[in-house]
This record gives sequence, C-alpha cells and structure tokens, in this order.
Amino acid sequence: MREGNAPLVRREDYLAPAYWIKTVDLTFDLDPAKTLVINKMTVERNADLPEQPLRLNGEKLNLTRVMVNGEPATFRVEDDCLVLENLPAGEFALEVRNTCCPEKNLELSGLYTSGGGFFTQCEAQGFRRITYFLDRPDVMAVYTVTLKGNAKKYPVLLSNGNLLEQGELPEGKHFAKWHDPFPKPSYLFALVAADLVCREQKIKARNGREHLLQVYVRAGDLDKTEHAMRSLIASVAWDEARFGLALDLERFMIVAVSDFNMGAMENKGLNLFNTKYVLANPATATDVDFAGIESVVGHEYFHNWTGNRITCRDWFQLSLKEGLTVYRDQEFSMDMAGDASARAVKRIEDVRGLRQVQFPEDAGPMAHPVRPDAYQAIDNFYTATVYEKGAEVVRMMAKLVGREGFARGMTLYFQRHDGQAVTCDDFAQAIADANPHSELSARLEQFKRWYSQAGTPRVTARGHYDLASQTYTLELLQHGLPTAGQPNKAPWVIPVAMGLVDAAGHQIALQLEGEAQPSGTERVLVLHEAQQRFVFVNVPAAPVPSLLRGFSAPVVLDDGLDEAALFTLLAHDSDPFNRWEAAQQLGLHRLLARVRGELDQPLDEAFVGALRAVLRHATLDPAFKELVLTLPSEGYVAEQIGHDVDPQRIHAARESMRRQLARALHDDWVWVWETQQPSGGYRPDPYSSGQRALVNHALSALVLDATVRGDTVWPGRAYQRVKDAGNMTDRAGALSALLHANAELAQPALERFHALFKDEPLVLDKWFAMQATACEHNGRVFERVKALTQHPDFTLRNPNRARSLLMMLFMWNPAAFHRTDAAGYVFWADKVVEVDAFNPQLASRLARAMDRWRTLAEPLRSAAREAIARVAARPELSDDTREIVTHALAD
Ligand code: B3K
Ligand code: ZN
Repeated sequence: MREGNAPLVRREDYLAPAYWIKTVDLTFDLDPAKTLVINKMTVERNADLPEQPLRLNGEKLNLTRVMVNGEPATFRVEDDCLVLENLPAGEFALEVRNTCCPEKNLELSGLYTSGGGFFTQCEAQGFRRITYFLDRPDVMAVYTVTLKGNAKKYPVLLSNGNLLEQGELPEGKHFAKWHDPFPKPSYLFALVAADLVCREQKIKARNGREHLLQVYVRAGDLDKTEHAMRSLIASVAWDEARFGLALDLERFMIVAVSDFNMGAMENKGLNLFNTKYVLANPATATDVDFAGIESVVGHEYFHNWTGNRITCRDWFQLSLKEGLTVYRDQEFSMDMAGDASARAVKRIEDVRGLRQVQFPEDAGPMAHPVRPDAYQAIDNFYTATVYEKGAEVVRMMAKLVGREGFARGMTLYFQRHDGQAVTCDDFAQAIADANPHSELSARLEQFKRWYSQAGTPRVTARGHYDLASQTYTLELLQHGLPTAGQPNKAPWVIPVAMGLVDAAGHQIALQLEGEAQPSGTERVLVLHEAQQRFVFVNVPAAPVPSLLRGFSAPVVLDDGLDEAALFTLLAHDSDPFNRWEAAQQLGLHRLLARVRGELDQPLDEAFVGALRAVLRHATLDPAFKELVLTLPSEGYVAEQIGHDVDPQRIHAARESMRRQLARALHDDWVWVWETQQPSGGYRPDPYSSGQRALVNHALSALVLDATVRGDTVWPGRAYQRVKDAGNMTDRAGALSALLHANAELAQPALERFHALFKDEPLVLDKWFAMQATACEHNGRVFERVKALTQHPDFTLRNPNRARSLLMMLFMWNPAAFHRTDAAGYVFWADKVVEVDAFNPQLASRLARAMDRWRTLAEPLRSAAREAIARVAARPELSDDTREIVTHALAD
C-alpha cells in the first residue's frame, strides 16, 4: 500500500498543462490477472508555455514499451510519472503499453473486477491506474476504445460513445470498438466487460432525435430496472423542458455494479451505478430507495451537461459541477413531486440532510470552503460542503436573479463555455452577466465569499413593533466563526426570504419604509452588511416574523422567537418549511430541557395539542405531517449543545420524549393506522409514500407504547407485517418499529426477514443497517454489531455491506457507539486500519465519523483522541486516511 505522505496540492499553484492530448486510441486485452493496455495518443506541446518535459501520471502499472512517432523512446519513471524529454516540435504520436492487475484492485479505483466482470472508476484520479496519461480534468481528448475479451465470460463489452464495430476473435474471444465524438477529460472514461442483460427503450426527444436508453444489470435483476429506466426517461425530458438541454448522444447507458465506492458516476454516455441506485422493485426496495434512484439517475444524467460538456479546470473547482448538479437534481425531484406541499417535503428533507452532515462538517476539523484551497487526497473533498452547500450557493444565486433570470444565466454559461474546462468564477460571472440589474450582479465579488469562506454563517434577527407608528423594525446581524486558516470572516450576501404573520395567522402585506404602497406578503431581504435594519410600515398589529422561508440561505438562524410565536407559525405560517421548522424548535426546546434537567419531565399539552392538530389536519400532506411529528435527531441535538456532549443522555432524553408522545397521541396514532393506509397497489409516488411513512410512524409509536406497558397486541401486529407485508417499505417499517421499541419479537422478526431475503444483497444491507441503528439498550447494539462482523454474510470488501454495518453504527447510532469504556472507539480504530489496507477511500469515510470528537464530554473526549492518535501512529496509512486523522488531531 502506498504511504500517506503526499504533499499538499494548492489551488493557487494551478498551472496549465505543458502538453495537450488530442486523441486517444486505447486497446484493452482483458484478463483479470494481467490486462494489457495499448495507449496511442496524439500529443501537442502547449505553445503558451516554455518547453519542458512531458510528465504522464501512472500508478501501479507495469510499463512495457514507449514509442514516439513509431520509434522506441528514451524515458524515465519517477514519482509515479513517466517522463519524456526532447520531444518533437508540433504534434506527435505517443504510444504507451502497460499491464495492470484488475483482480487485485480492491481500492475500486481504475480498472477492477466485481462479480466476475470488469468495471472502471476514474474520477478523480483512477485513469492513471489504467495507463499513463495527463490525468487532469483540463486535458480533453477524443477517445476510441477497443475491448477484447473472452466471449463467454464477458459477452457485453461497453465503453463511452457509439459502437463502431464488433466481432469474433480467435481463441473464444470477441471485440467491440467504441468511439466517443465528444472530447472529454480522462476522469470520464469508462469501460465495462461482463455478463449482463439490459432493459432498453427508444425515446424521441423534443427535437425529434431518437435515442437508445439502456440499463444493464446481472441476469436475475432485470425485474428491478423499471424504475431506473422510468427515472432516466423523466430526466431526459426534464432537462430539455426546464433548461433546453437535450441529450447529445445516440445511445445512453447505465450499468449497475455491486462493488462501488460511492453512489454513481457520470462517465460520458456510460454511467456506472452502485446497484443501490438502480435496482428496485416493491418487494425489495423502500420508498426512500425509489426516491434515491430517481434523484441519482437524474443527477448523473444532468452531469452530461453540467460536468461533461462543461467540466472543471482543476479539482478545486469540483463544486462547479457537483454543487450545480445537486441543485439540478433537487429541482428535478421537486418538479417530479408535483404540488407545493410535496415540494416542501423534498426541501425539508434536503435541509435536514444539510444540517446533519454539512453543518457539522463546517464546524469540525475538515471545514473547507465550497472551493477548497488545498488537499492531500482529492477523494476526501467529495464532501457535503462541495455538494450540498455548493447546491445552496447555486440556489441563492437563483433566488437573487429569479427563475427566468437563472435560466438565462445557464444559457449564457453554455454559450460561453461549452466544450471547456472552467472555474466557479466563470459560472457565477455568467449568471450575473445574464442579469445585469440583479442584486447578484451588484454584489458579485462579495457573493463569491460563499465559495471562499468556510464555516456556517450565524444570523441573528430581532424585531421590534411600535404600536404608535405602526412600524415593525427588523434588525438582522451576521457573523462567522473562525475555521482552520480563516480566523476572520467578512460578511456574506445572504438572501432572507420572509413574511410577517399576525396573531390570527394572516399574512401581512409588506411595505418597507420609503415604498409608496405595500406589495405582496413575501420578500427577499438581502443581508450584506454585518448589521442591517429593515423598517416595515403600516403594520396594524404586532406580527410574528417568518424568516428564512424555504431555508433561503445555508445559515444558522437565531430568530429569538418565544414559544407563543413558534406555536403561531406552526399553526398558521403559509410557508410549510417554516411550519416544520417551528415544530423542530419547539421539540428542541423540550429535548434540551430534558438533557439539562429532569429526564422524564411531563410533556406540556400545548405542544402535544399543536402536534395533534397537524396530525389530524384535513388537508396537510401525510409526508409533511410525518416530518413535523419527527423529533430532531440525536445528532442534531448534539450539534445544538456543541460542547461536553453526552450522547447517552441525549438518547435517553429523546427516548423519554418519544415514549411520552407515543402515549399522549395514542388514540391519534390508532386513527392514523386505521384510516390513513394507502389504497390500491404499491406505487412509489410522493403521496402514497407519505401515507406509508406516516402509517409506519404510527406503528412505531404504537409498538413503543405497547412495549412500555407490556401489551403484546401492537408488537404482534408489527411482527405479522414483517411476515406478510406487500412491500418492503412496510416490511422494513414494521421491523424497525420492533427494533426501536426493543420489543421481544424483534429477534424472531429479524430471523424471518433474513430467511426471506438471504439472496438479495441490497436487502441484506438493510438487515445489517437496521441492527446497527436499533435503539441503544444496555450496550446491546454494540455487542450485536461486533458479532455481526463475523456473520457469514458480512464482508468489508463490499463497500455497501461495510457501510451498512460500520457507518451506520459510527455515524447514525451515537448512543451505541460512544461508550464510556471506549470499546466503540477501539473497534472504530481497528476497522479503519483494517479497511485502509485495501480501500483507502472507504476507510477515510469511516474515519470521518470521529470528526466531532472535540465536542464530546469526558471521558469520551480523551478516549476518542487516543483512538484517533492510535490510527495516526500507523506508518503505513494511506494519504486519504492520513489527511483525515491529521486534521482531526490538529489544534
Ligand atoms: N462524480 C461522481 C463522484 C466521484 C467520486 C470520486 N471519489 C459522482 C457524482 O457526483 O455524480
Ligand atoms: Zn455529481
């Protein structure tokens, strides 16, 4: 394993490449133990730079020959680079031959084997593990690829672009030759050689062009491809309708592979997907899985324009494609969801994810700007900050220029940069230039601090109503906390969407001082100073401010609202996001009171009544109700406390409140169970998914309440559902209800579940994950997880399986993981080291579970530090994991 001491790469050191590679002709003779790669390039010196040696990247390759213009060349290999000097002036032909060993590639980067087939993953720096190349995103070439392999073992041979030819070869082999007409960086190269089948469909785009869409899977999985195909068709139609971006290829392929480090990969015309984001049928996949597939299929497809047609100049610009594409997939899912309330549900889910992962990242040792300044291992920067906060930055731009303005900006972006490798600045400039009179254009340089400043801005809002003058003065303040290397922050440009609600719940017409008349009931105030005051006039009575509607900026807001105001917003706000937010605040207050005081203090009727009113509401969406009735997560509560965190106590507080709510709303949950079940066959649409979510929440509450009281009826019903539910959402919901109540029937239910799905890898992942996230009780979850690492179905080699058990425990079950006997941390350190030896990308993700160790209470904090130090002391650690633990320990 390579040693983790790679030098820091800095954004400010960017230099254009000394050479360009115009075309690449690759031939692969595929063999798991020794694959031969013949790489013929046409290369040209970059005339803008002084003459210098050509340095091609290569890692773990056996080099067998180098030819320049058909003649053997002199070369040397140093620091994972093939170095050539005294090259011809002008264009020349360079041929490199090497071999690599796909079956030993457990890092799953480059060319590797999985389930007997060959697959590739090249982003960010996997191509250099296939052949020598200028492996950087600003070198774009036209690829022709010939694949040769055993015809029986690998009947399907795929690469990017269009199939030119295929045929038989001697010795039972066959070949296929592919050509991709679009110049692309090496990270978008892909090949697949495997025994697969495909679902295919021809579609006609709006412009009349025909396209062939294909989804490739293993033979037994064809019945799980309908939803992925449907999602792909919807994605093609959406991008054309919303942004005028049409599919530019005759053929677009998705291939599912079960060993994959992340979700999916947008290789030009040949997207590779983790099976988790392709395979679904009602029996094996939950509503959440169906929604995940739709959004990831959309995401990868949208990259075809935002990422592939226009790519990143360097890896520091990663958010140029990722932030923008996440924004696009989020908008796609919202548009697919339909009405306002289903859209709000999607927004709430996205914000919940942002707060649970990105905000802690911004507050922890890996805090970095959306456009990072330095990295040791680029794979560590595929983060929530680059992706999700990056999407929020794009969303704020769209908010500042309006929907039409944003569409104009996108059009200008493509006019200017199609076919280029560009920067985040280029993107922001295009959006601003297309909207010269907008707030974005007026403050573009300041707005771009969102790209350069790390950390989550804090916004404080205080309002004052003056009855005599009928004015309402809103004071907004902002500040940022120091992050590594950035002790001081300058003010951000923060769009604050807002409205004013009166005590009876009416929206007040808004008129700012100096305006002739009121207009509308919602505004976007632009906060750009450290402190600003907004005076509303003609306000007839003291209002409740509803601020940051729809979460219009990724900030932590202290709105200082009292309980009465929060109850008003929960009952009446026209903005569903802020209604939900009010319930979260009310829940948080009560959770914090328990963490700090009596664990079992009584739950007030005002809160219970307000939740009941939402639950029984005649028109609110069931999915929205479910979100409102869900208490803030333990992780979120820990972040609000911020120091001396005791995960056990937070867990106990939340459990006590969950039990109280289950009791107080018992009859309401029975009503949900009896009247709110979706009718008809299973469909994963937002409305019936919401119904199932609410009904499963009801079952969970009823099982919990019954278990506390020693009643067996509801646990029995849940057990029955595990046995005979008609779909996975209900089956998994019932099993997790039993696990979260620590019901006696949980164990037999788990056994049933396993027996039913022992041949479905993705369902087994759920089986492991549910046990790792079960309700902590006397250390039993931890013991169970340790025992499960010995289960015959468990393996660390498959990233999905490893994550389903380990990541679920480390990240999503804080009370089970953070033990005063430090056994959780010892286990964590052992697993990180074990995985790092063969898959550094996976290991460094596991390592990040300890990011927030400094916020823990003693003795956890010291024990955590010791465990991290133990990992850091290993001399053989990879760059990836080294970077994470070094940051974690830095002062
Ligand atoms: N672009 C890929 C991520 C590649 C991660 C490399 N470590 C998937 C995506 O964002 O669409
Ligand atoms: Zn992406």
